[in-house]
Amino acid sequence: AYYYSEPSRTFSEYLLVPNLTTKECMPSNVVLKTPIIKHKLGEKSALELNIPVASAIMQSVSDDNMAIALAKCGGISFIFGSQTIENQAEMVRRVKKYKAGFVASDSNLGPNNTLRDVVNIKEKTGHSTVVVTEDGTPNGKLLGIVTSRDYRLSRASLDQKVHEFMTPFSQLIYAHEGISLKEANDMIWEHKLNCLPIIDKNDRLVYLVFRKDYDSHKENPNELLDSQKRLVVGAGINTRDYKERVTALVEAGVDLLCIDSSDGYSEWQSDTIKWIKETYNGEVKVGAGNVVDREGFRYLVDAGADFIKVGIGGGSICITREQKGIGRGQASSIIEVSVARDEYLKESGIYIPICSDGGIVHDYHIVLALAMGADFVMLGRYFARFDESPTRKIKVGGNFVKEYWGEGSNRARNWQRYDMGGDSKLGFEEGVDSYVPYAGKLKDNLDTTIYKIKSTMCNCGALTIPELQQKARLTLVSATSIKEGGAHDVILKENELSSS
Ligand code: MZP
Repeated sequence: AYYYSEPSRTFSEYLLVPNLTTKECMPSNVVLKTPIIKHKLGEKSALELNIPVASAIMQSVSDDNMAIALAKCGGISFIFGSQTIENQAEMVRRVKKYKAGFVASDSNLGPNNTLRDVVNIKEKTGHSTVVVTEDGTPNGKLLGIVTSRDYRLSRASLDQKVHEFMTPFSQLIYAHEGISLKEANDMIWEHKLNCLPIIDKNDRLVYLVFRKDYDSHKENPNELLDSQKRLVVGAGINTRDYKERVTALVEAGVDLLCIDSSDGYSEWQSDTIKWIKETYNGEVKVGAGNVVDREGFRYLVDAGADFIKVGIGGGSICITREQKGIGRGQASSIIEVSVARDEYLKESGIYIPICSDGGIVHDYHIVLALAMGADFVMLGRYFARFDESPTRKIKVGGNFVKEYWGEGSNRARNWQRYDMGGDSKLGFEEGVDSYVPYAGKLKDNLDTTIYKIKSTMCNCGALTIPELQQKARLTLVSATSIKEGGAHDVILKENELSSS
């Protein structure tokens, strides 16, 4: 047998030592753009995320609803594969049909209607409507509207609605009440502003939504609508029915596939990747995993994988280590695979993105994963807590919780993920069925997490993820210093209150 000389480590055993924070190192200057598919050194990856975050390939996490919410924030979901091919393809289709920034009306309006038609319908139904016309004038051709029955709204809920429709490219510049839509459109047209007017139910202007880089796009308001790309979505596949599944997912418009397996260092994965690459002339992108060492990484890269997913046994619902004694501490896995990725880059000039999957408990763990060489992270428990996850929200012991179960649990029955070949189905579970504390809306939580990531990066003196990877200084912490890291030697007020 081979013995590793070092114990395998996980995130909580590390801390970041700060570097010089220069004056320009402010959270607002940090850019979290990150590549997610392989590319030549010096070239841009054909697929990038605005934030380095993916939601897990799980029934209890990533359906089309989650995918829309996360893609709107700049991340990506991988729609779970442990469902029929038709259902999964339909979920992908729904995400691809969704247009960030505006949605189609639920009435009979189409691209040939004018704004006047919309206003007539609006008056009849009492709906409030966000209207986008081709030339920005009230008589222009209708391009899209946002309308909904709950638009008889208070100002606060209208604000929330607007935020939901904001794309990562848009920014609220100012709110100006009291101008009519007609006046707003005249103003937009006259000043050639690149923005969308948002109106309330009395036809008064509430917001103008601008692109962040609107200065460089002043010529034509329509540019905002051409630039409104469709949302990006991924999907999980397995090494059994991949021929039919991949065909259906590609037809549905999926952007990226990922072979979902607890142990990806297998000939099954190699065959699957090769089939996809040959069938689609390399056009269809596919990640593979999970692996935890240099050999597994290299094997899947040689087979043609576009990114590599790392992690075995660290997931919050995972009992693979208990059941089979298979796995490795997540930090050690990422560190070793990142070294292998850098060696491969030197050898071939090709950069392979790495995804750190599972075991993120605190927000700073994300920064640790990135500092150790991951390009993005995949989270299950984190996203399961939000309104947008597909599971039930229930009250347990006076607190709201959401259900969260593993793909290796009896409930998910995703035995393909644990497939060892042959005909027999697995006879034991590798995951649990659990609850997680309910945490509210995805965007509110994610905004805080992203702000924390950016702040931590500023402590490290880094404005981008590659800069973080280059500059980060990591130190192992002793068990005693881990204790020192939490509140200690004080009486917490919450505890005192709850015991009195
Ligand atoms: P976490 O974010 O909840 O800690 O971990 C999520 C990850 O756990 C998933 O992305 C997947 O790799 C892994 N997973 C999913 N189901 C199981 C299981 O049933 C599992 N064992 O380990």
